[in-house]
Amino acid sequence: MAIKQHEKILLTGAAGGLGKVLRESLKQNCTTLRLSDVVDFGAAAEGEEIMLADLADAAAVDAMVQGVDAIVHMGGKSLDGPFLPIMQANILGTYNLYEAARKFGVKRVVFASSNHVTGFYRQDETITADAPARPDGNYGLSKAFGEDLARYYFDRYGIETACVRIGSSFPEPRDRRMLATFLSYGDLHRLITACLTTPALGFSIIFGMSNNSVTWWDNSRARHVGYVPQDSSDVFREAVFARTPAPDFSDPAALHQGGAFVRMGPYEQ
Ligand code: 15L
Repeated sequence: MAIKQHEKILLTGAAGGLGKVLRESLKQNCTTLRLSDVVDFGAAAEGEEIMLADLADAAAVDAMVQGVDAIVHMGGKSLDGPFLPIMQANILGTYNLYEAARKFGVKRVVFASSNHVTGFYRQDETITADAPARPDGNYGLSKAFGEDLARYYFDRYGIETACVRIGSSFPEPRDRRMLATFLSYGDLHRLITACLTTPALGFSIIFGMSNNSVTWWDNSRARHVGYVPQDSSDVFREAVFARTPAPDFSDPAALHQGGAFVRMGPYEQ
């Protein structure tokens, strides 16, 4: 598949864990990669531009978005916590991003949503993208808002979005739960590439996971995206079982798909 289909892609959250990974791999997808984050993360390399922006600042977001032809939105808070910072970065921030996309004619967005939109489903059920949201905290709520926002901007303005409900994207699964939620870095890039290049994306929700034997998610509603995972958590299974204790099913974290997120909070503002 020819993946360099874009002139300029904006990657938000470029200083974050997955942002750093995608900074390297997304260079294959475009002529120029525009990188953004709220914190200074150094100088641009060849083929890169850097534009710092606080997502809650609409004027800064406008400047960040103007001139790009696609957006990979990894920016914002990536963990649960008190509502106000999440509201600023993820709710207001994503609103500002879509408004800028509308104003400057950006037609395709890959939105880093999260498995925590549906974290309160149990680990003994398999869900599709049609299952109603069951957020497991402020963070999951903000991502559910982002998905609704993306749907609205598609219905109203024709901006296509892939809401990628990222599972656990790390070098390898850290615990037994992640055997189900694991998304390798290679598959993360393959998935984003599929979202950026598929001819008709529309508004799509896709679970971001590798080809794990044990899974709670069914991506059959997103076949049109053309994502074919090539990695699997299965190769780590034995080692993870050897180094982790058997689950304690009196702990809600062991019962629900969101894991420990389901028992975080409440928070003081
Ligand atoms: C997420 O959405 C977080 O950003 C990440 O740090 C992981 O905790 C992941 O979910 C997960 O559920 O494992």
